[in-house]
Amino acid sequence: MSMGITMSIWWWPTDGTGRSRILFFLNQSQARFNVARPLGHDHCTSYACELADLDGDGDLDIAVGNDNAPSRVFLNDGKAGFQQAITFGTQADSTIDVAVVDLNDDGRSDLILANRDDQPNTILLAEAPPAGSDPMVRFRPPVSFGSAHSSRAIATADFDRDGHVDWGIGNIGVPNRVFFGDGNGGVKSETAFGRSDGQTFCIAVANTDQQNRIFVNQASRKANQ
Ligand SMILES: [Ca+2]
Ligand SMILES: [Ca+2]
Ligand SMILES: [Ca+2]
Ligand SMILES: [Ca+2]
Repeated sequence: MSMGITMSIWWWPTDGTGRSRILFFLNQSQARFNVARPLGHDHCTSYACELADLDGDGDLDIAVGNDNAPSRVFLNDGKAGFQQAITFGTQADSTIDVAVVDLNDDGRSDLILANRDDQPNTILLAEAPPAGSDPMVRFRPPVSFGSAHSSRAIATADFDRDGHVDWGIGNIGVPNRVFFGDGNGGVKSETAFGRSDGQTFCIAVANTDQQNRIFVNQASRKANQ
């Protein structure tokens, strides 16, 4: 029986402290997800994961955003094995969401991190590792963008149709913002949207009428930031 590569991700509490391990479930055909494997050896609070081919070898890798722990990229060995990982960020980072997208049009997937606890959000641009390196992916040091607020969510699209990726950020206690990318990994301009006291926990983008529309899940009550 062939094993599919479709995966789902589950955060499984293990030690009663609220920390957890990430399990992923392999689709063994006919949508039966009855084989679980742990992803890495971390026991930490993971809030986000994104699947993309980060090292350009044709299989899906996984970027995981962690709170109060370094975040990681797990590289697929082509058989849904993720033993090799690279670390980005620091132990003090409060990363809540991760977007994987090519911000500087060089064909390498870059990372956008939404951080809470009034930490600035950051961009990590991928760069070419030295010839023969293993793994074949690495990132430049993080660069902050926007103001330091508690952020919760990221959604990407080319909102102004200039051919470069833009991204929306959902914030807690301040308006949300859209950042328009300059195609070089930086910000060309930005604009605010939503309530000044909003509590946005989720953002999605959909092309509903030939326009990329932003949908937000914006709570009105005070919430844990
Ligand atoms: Ca890959
Ligand atoms: Ca691989
Ligand atoms: Ca790139
Ligand atoms: Ca754009």
